Amino acid sequence: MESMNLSIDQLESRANTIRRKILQMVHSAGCGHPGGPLGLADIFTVLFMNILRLDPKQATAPARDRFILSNGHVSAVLYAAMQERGFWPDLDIMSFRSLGSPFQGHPSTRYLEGIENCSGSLGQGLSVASGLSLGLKQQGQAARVFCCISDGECGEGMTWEAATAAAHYKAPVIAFMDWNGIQIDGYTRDVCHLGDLPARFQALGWQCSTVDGHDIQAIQTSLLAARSNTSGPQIIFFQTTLGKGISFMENQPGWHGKAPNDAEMQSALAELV
Ligand SMILES: Cc1ncc(C[n+]2csc(CCOP(=O)(O)OP(=O)(O)O)c2C)c(N)n1
Repeated sequence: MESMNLSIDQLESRANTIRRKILQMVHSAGCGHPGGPLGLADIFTVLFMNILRLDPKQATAPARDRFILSNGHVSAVLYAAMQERGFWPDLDIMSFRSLGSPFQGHPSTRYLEGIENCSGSLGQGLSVASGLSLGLKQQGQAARVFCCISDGECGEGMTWEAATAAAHYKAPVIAFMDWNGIQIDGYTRDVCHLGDLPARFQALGWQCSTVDGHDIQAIQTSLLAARSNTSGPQIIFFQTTLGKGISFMENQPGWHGKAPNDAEMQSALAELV
């Protein structure tokens, strides 16, 4: 099981390709979530190309690293990054969100090999990932479990049940947060203030770090460091900008969940040269 080991330049170019695909998927569906996926594109590029040790041709091999997506509405970045890594070469991700497509708005294990969990109902992923990491540890497996959660999900009680138990049992899970300060109805500070999130995780016993979620080199360094640490639960707070790369979408809660119209699509793609 290997990763792709791309250079920083190659990763930057892949992230750009992934952003284009995200926009095209949401635009052709006429609905969906562009903001979160664009904000996560740099992280998912590094994670899927250079960190996760897996083989798309043996998607269920026991030795593979696992990736659990908790905030399932950002599915467009998951599908685009996984296809860039080599999953589903014969499937058309532009069928995104259409009836009968395997690329549903919220990912399901029923339709696509390589998807590790169903998501869409927020707050569940950290429990899945923490339990999975403990199970693999118990079996003596070297595979690692990564989990993406969002700040909006910290309004869900289940996130904190998972965080408490993972620390208590020293689950070797590697979580990271899409820390963009935005959720469905606005800025998190206005909708439901979450307090000092790193301090809250740290108080439970998690190892926390804060990293620029758009600095490809820094993302890679932080994920590699986390990968080599098995002592207990870790969380990287990636500071991200919702809609990153498209000036009129950046940090605008309105782009959490709506498709660009034709004119917006044209000017968005023009920004991703
Ligand atoms: C259990 C549950 N409650 C509510 C929702 C509706 N919902 C969908 S996305 C969202 C906001 C999530 O916040 P975040 O992931 O931080 O948003 P983003 O940064 O992607 O804009 C909510 C409340 C849901 N999917 N699941």
